[in-house]
Amino acid sequence: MRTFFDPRQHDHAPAVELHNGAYVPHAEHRGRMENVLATLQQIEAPADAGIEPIRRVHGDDYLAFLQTAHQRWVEAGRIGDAHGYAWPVVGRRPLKLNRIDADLGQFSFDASSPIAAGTWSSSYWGAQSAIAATQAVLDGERAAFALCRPPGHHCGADYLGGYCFLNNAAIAVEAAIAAGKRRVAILDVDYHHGNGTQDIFYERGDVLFVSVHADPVTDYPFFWGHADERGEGAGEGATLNLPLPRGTGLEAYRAALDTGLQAIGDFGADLLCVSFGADTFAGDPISQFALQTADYTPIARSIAQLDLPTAIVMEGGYAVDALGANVAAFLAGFE
Ligand code: OKS
Ligand code: ZN
Repeated sequence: MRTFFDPRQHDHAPAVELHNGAYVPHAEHRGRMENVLATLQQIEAPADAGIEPIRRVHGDDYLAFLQTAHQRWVEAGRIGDAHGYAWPVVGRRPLKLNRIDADLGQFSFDASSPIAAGTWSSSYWGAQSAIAATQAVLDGERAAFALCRPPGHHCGADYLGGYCFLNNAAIAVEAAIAAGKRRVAILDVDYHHGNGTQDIFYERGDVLFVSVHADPVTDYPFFWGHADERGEGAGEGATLNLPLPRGTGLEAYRAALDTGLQAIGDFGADLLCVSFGADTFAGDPISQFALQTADYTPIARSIAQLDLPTAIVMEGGYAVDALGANVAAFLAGFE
């Protein structure tokens, strides 16, 4: 399968994240990609499609913030990575402030996503990998893979979070629509709910968002991903959340997946974007499903049976030593 990755995606190297009350080494590190790259052959660097495809998803104020936040942090006399510590409560009046600490709160929803010197470069090139994989599919590939890092599905049009800065799946979908696709489905099979992707398309009837994920009653991102979130306005019914309990293994997983695949088939999409996270793996250090490496091939085969042109973008997966094998097992289901 054609696979896209740019070495500049390694630039993002935040040192620590806040995890269960302590600062620990950041789970989303370049070693993840190195393990996958060692498993896959024939990696292509993406073309540079520029900022316009990114602007179809993200606001200019947010993009300017992302590009300058770490420099502003340094100019404020700080060391290390830029971390927010104060957030506007929902319903607070909108304010446009200039203090870096205020903007870090304004443009994020959690405390787990520090901005490092290389964060913009990696996010930009990760998005270009997603665009390139989409272009490959538009050019006739049956499926293509964007090895995105950092991941994307938690960030919205104007906020970052959950290790995500640019929403690669949403950028891929908008690129496909700009190229003439009329109805696009997104299937998010990361362990965590893709709240950013859901938000971006929540009122859209032309983009179906289907997600199989850990129940947000127990798991991050808590405030999205509940089964009663079904879209609004023109998007009513075009969001389908299929939360599952901790401990879920292949059998229960496939039942939920089949429900999601049925909805995608009924929707009549002309392109599919899969947000693939391997943090559903039994050995994942921050997640609680029980899938095995060999399970990813039949899961992917079921998705492939939709028979849609498919752009696959990488999301999470932190069992680093098994990540390449899990990705390879998933991609094998499309071959
Ligand atoms: C807190 C952990 C925050 C969860 C981040 C989830 C990242 C992920 N330190 N999303 O799909 O894999
Ligand atoms: Zn995840």
